[in-house]
Amino acid sequence: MLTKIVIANRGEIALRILRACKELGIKTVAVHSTADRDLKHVRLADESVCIGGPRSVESYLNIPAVISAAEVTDAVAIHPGYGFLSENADFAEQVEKSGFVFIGPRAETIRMMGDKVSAIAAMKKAKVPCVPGSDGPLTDDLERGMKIAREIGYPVIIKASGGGGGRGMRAVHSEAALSSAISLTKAEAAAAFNNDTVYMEKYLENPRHIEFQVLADEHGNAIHLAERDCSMQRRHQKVIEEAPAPNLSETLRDRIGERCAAACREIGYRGAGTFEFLYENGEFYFIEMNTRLQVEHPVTEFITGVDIVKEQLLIAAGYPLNYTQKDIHVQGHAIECRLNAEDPKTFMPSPGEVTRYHAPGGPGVRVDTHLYNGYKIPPYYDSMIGKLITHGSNREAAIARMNNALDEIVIEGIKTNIPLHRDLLKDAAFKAGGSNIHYLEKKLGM
Ligand code: MV4
Repeated sequence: MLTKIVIANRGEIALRILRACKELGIKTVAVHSTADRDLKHVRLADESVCIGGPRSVESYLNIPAVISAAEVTDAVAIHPGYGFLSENADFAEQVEKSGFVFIGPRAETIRMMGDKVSAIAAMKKAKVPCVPGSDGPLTDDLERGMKIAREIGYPVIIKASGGGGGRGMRAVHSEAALSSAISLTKAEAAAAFNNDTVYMEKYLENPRHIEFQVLADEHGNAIHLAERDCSMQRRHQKVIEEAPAPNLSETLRDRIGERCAAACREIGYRGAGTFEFLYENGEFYFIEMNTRLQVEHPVTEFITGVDIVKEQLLIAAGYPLNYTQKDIHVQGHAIECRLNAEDPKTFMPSPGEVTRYHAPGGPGVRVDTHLYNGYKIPPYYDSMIGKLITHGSNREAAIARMNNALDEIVIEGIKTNIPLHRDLLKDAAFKAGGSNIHYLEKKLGM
């Protein structure tokens, strides 16, 4: 087993990783910025190292500082969590070249998935259903681009190969608008990602966002842990996630999930991963793969009983998966509300001291947060301060438990989006389930 690891992250996910390490008898090193000395996991870790100033570039994104912390503490591996360096292929490469285990996929896999054109090519080859599109970069030949768009049919979307997560894309509704859309997206991509490669897809107008969780070990085993519906989002920030996706047949889940697991075997994937799909009119279309642990992993843990973070650690230590596909059964339904320190109406961040915190509880209630009474939320990082996750024997039961949890929870001293969640949980369309990616922004009048 791994003897000691560096947790290269902060907040709730650093605490989540620390808990998994303690269960497995792995010693922990918390690395933190000068603004994060009072984080809960820093207190609970076996050791801690201050790696730099408050701004992320000075600390959590500072590759030499993170690797040095592993060196001075005699750690053997680094868990990147989500965000920060988690999908940075150069970081993964430097971690391994320095003699440490990167708890995640191989650097080449991260690099391939970070380049959306190569990710889609790999998935198409592995028979994962993709969006009809250019099947490669758009060239300088505008006539060729126009021909592809005509074949696909308008509307189309131009996406930056180096983008993802909503950055660097532009929908095009007519041939007249195509040329300038390509030029603009290319120019933006060159500036934002230092890579002006763009590609084209059919633009799906009202899809749901459904993603499949996978786990793969170094011995050629790969399984899927069913799907999550993440359609309830605002400006590419997920607000509520749930598993399984409402009204998705078990047959279709098994078919797409098995394609994802088979693709992992084909490309030699290692660790936890997520296949992102758009789902429209009963069809799945792969768009991107995330090579990290995701914020919303707890809903999958609730419905499958698999501890995804423990599996990541075991895979990194070289163990085979503890499960085969036959062991995985979807049990009930789980919902996650992301808790943000922000104004529930304007969405402006609201850092500051949490003067009072009370956790909700009861059967099927999980709270993943680093909050405690008196904790001061620094202004330098993401506004997410935790997650409320509930599980029940069906969707209605999970919603009932979430309503209770939202009634019980107390967070004072800062503004939070809890009022938004209380409102959303009572929304008729949410209660019905299966809303598309535009629903929340329309409801909020954006
Ligand atoms: C799309 C799309 C429609 N058609 N691709 C946005 C984030 C990035 N991961 C991919 N995105 C989209 N790609 C095609 N061919 C619509 C979106 C999209 C979206 C996707 C998932 C979740 C929220 C979204 C919000 C706006 C647009």
